Amino acid sequence: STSAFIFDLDGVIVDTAKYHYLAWKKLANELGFEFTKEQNELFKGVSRKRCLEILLDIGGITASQEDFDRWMVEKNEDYLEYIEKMDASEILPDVPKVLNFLKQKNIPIALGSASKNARPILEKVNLLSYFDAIVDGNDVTKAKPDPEVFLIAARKLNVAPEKCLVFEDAVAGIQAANNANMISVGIGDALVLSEADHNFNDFTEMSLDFLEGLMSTQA
Ligand code: G16
Ligand code: MG
Repeated sequence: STSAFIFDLDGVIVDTAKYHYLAWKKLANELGFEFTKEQNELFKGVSRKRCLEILLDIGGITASQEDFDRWMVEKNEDYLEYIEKMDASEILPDVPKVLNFLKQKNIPIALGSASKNARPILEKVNLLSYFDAIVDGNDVTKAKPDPEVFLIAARKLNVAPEKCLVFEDAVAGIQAANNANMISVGIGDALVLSEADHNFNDFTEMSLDFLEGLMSTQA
């Protein structure tokens, strides 16, 4: 049975993808090319460094190491300006309902995110206190679909991977959860996240009975 829950951040708890998009778009425009919302889909769950590599590929730009490092900093500074203005109103629907339910049952909760800005974001939206462990882009060496981020989270919670469940909105994230031998729950388009064990468009469609069921099944 499931005894711990791991949440991805962007796309599951908050929609920071729109701020990542605006910051990447600004950089692309400065470098003289367009960056579309559709292209931004490729950036979900992907590390900042890998995103810049893809962006420069789209623009057909070869960068020196110096340029690359400067653009990484520039993008993040722009992104942080948006984060600065975030508050609890940006928490995605019914996320607090699920977190409160798990808390009240004393179930360990972890964050498993590719972002290096995960802590300040959780602080901004006032959810930091719900998490017993936070594993983010500062803690991992291998990006999703590698299971590292979720395995570290399980270890920090002291729960076996098979007893962990992961909420993810990115294909690479679902694959990472599956690679970690965890139960994967896709939040978003079920056609895109078809590799997940369970699918929901968002948390409003997931009943607390569903969670209760997972926690009480024999396995
Ligand atoms: C998030 C986003 C990605 C972003 C990555 C790194 O991952 O989905 O688009 O590139 O974090 O973010 P940062 O530049 O803040 O380190 P996740 O895993 O929370 O969905
Ligand atoms: Mg995500």
